[in-house]
Amino acid sequence: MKTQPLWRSRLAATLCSCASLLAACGGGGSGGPDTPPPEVDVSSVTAQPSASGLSENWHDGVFMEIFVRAYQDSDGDGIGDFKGLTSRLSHLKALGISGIWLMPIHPSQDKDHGYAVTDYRSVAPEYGTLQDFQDFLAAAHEQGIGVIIDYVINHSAAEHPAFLQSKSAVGNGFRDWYLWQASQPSGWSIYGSNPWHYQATGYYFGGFWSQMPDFNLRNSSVIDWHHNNMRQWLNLGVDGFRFDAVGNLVENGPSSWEHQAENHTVMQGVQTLVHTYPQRFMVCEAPSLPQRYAQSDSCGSSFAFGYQYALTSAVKGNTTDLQKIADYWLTAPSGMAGFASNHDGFAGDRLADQFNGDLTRMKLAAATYLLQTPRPFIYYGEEIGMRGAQGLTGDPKLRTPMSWTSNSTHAGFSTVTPFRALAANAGTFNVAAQQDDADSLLNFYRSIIALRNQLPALQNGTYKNPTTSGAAMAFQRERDAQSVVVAFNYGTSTGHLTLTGLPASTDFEVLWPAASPHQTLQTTPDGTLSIDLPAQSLQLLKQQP
Ligand SMILES: [Ca+2]
Ligand SMILES: [Ca+2]
Repeated sequence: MKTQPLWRSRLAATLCSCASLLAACGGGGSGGPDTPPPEVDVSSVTAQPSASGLSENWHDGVFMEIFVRAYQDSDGDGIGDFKGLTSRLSHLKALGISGIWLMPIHPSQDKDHGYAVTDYRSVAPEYGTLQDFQDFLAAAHEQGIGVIIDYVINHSAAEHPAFLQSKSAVGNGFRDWYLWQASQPSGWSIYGSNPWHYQATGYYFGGFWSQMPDFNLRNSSVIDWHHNNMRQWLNLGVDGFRFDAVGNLVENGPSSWEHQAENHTVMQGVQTLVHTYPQRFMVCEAPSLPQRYAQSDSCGSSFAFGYQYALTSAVKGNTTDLQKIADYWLTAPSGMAGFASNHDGFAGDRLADQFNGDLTRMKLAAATYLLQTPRPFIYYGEEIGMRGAQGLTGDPKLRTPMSWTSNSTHAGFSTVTPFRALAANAGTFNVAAQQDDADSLLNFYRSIIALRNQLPALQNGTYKNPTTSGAAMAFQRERDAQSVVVAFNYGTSTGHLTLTGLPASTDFEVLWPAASPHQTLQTTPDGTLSIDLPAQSLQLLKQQP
């Protein structure tokens, strides 16, 4: 597993290598010395909880992580937008998606990924209007799909009005919204850099980047303001949030800047707020200590960082990592969320690059995370086997326009040259090319998600009895009277598994691979089931009543 310092330094390096950010990397503008800093909207927002119309357990389904900028351009400026996103809901519905996570939709200083937020209460103008966003939200809800949005609680952009106020004078009313020292504190190193940055009125703390100053989250005014911002989005009908970098919220010193107890207090407060609204869901990013943040006294839900490295390694045949993924879900808190890749390079390349285009392994990896993990998040384009962008490296490589058509005109993403290079395999691996091909990766994702959606045991059932043998693994998922067995063989020769602890002399119907008539296997009188698996294959069985 990669270490945290490596991934964070890569993140910072990538941020400052973006052409669009070069000016900002130098310092960030705020007008001349005589220009008064802009006002900060600190108005309070009253909670107006209302039901969403979604099913109670919508967030036990499959999510899609979407970078709006890269999904679909509707107005010919080369940048994805809300109207484009709305026009592609039919693709997500056909795939069987229950929830969408949108990467930051707010105006940003970076004007790319969006994690340097300049206004928490409005939407990026290049994505459309607030009405366009609300139209998208309503259209998603009509399809039974929930929408959570990224919320960056740890830091703002250096160009955010609150920071412009804060840095303007030592006595400014927003001074204590951020972390200031008169002289540069010594002994600090975060991800290989000194997090204290010089500015004319003092040194401020920015753990990730000089242009992302950390909020002072010990200041109750800052917490109240974040809560008001969140209420605004929840009042609009947003179904919850994905919280960025929650391991970095509160610092206690040069060797106590990560995973401090105060982080959980902050997130428990947020969780209480979110759950005053019915059916809402939130999930946190804490890559180096994910399970702690899934506890109920913290975020309640957290991405299973670490699982995804072992997953791809296991699919390639590593038996040590196979044992890791078999055991992971025995002890992981129920709030964990599975995934195989995301928008950050430290989490791994796109799967098509990790498996060098090996379609069989891509299918095995997909079925594993979709059938083994709670609320799996697919990173957009994984369902069609998108590779990273041609000629790019780092995070931008992973954040390319979606490949919709074989059409040579920008893969159907836009009518003009997109903001970023297309995926290296856009010409052959796209939605149109796979739509009607029964053996395509896209139709495999659709079939596996449909199975998952049909079987409550696979959505939120107990994870039981993992068994491994060589490069093969099986596990049981159980809910109420429904028991499902899922078995994989990642090896290139025939595999065999003997499962114990099942109901005695009971029929299990083979649901995958589908066969007509259905094949049935029976357990022995002592509850043992023998499964033979062809090389690189999957079998899914359901207990018969
Ligand atoms: Ca556009
Ligand atoms: Ca912080």
